Amino acid sequence: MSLHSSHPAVVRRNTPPPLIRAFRGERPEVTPVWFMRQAGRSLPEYRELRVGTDMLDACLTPELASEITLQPVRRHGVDAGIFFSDIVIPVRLAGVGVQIVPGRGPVLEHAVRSAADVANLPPLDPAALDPIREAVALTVAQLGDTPLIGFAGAPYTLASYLVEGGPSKEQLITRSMMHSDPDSWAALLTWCAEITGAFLAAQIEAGASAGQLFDSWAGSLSVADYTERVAPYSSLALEPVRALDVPLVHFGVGTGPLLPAMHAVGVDVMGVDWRVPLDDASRRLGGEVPLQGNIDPALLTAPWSVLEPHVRDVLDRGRAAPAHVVNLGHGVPPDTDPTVLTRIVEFVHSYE
Ligand code: 1CP
Repeated sequence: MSLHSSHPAVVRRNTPPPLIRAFRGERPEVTPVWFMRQAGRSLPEYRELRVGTDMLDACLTPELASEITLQPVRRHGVDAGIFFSDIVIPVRLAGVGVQIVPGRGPVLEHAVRSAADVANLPPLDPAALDPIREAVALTVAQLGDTPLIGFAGAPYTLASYLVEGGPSKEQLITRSMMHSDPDSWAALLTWCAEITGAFLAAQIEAGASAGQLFDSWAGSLSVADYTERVAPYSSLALEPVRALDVPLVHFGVGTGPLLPAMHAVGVDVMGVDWRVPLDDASRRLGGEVPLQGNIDPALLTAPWSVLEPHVRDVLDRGRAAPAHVVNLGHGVPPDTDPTVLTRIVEFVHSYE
């Protein structure tokens, strides 16, 4: 029996929590809300806890990762926790040299660009995921009825860090490799799909109630490249979690033209960035897909008199979809005043 089915909160409830109901296409009495990157640098309690601990080490210390996951749930009263980790954790756990450089993001010891580089990528030992399983189990035990969302990076976004060697604006070297060396591309994306799928499955098996696949940088791709050279590997990454029967969300930035293709990899919910209004996004998806989004993160620093009508507009347009979970159109910017996030949660929960 999996830890999931033995989790007391799951066994006790008759109806699933509002987030899960919305992910399944229902409209609970109150619209659920959480924020991508809700854990992390916008919270003073996070900055305090992280002093002296490297980012990836924090992710791999179960008590710390669990506490950081719980901080925004306690503070904001959001409808879900998102597991505190990073998309490059499975890369590190496979034994590939990667660090999070403060203010920059994931940086690889060696960029992966040739057939030999790809052939040298080590397999991920399932036992290496134990700290992840332990952190999730600890977190779920403390969350009670609030669901935990597990996540992983999609193979393309993950591969972009490996090939570029770090963050990049338009993933030029990555997209060049996709066309110039299709065999290495296929091998690299297969490796990424296997490690990231195992990372996501470990979180769900340990008790996470939903999963989100982040293909953050897929917006740099044409629809043809996405469909032919990326989507099959995103499907492959989701293979180990399909049997686990939890709702799956797919999200990327600047992915308006890709929404139907990203839905077609086999997910239940589409995350939408701030560029596409939710009623438009719903039309593009045939009016049948629950949506998550899409408050513009730029407006978090605007006066409430500007932000409030925007949140209202997001909620109203979200009614075009069968179900709606409020979120931002991308992550919480680090300089966000956290009291603004709490105010949004209160507003969304009281909106009729
Ligand atoms: O020192 C710090 O605080 C480092 C900042 C940081 C944090 C808080 C990084 C480095 N990662 C994280 C945690 C994280 N990463 C979470 C959990 C927190 C939460 O959501 O509450 C999640 C879901 C991620 C996922 C992630 N990492 C994505 C996909 C989501 C997205 O925002 O698009 C991506 C692209 C990454 C790579 C990454 N890791 C860190 C940074 C700064 C970046 C982006 C770098 C870039 O712009 O390319």
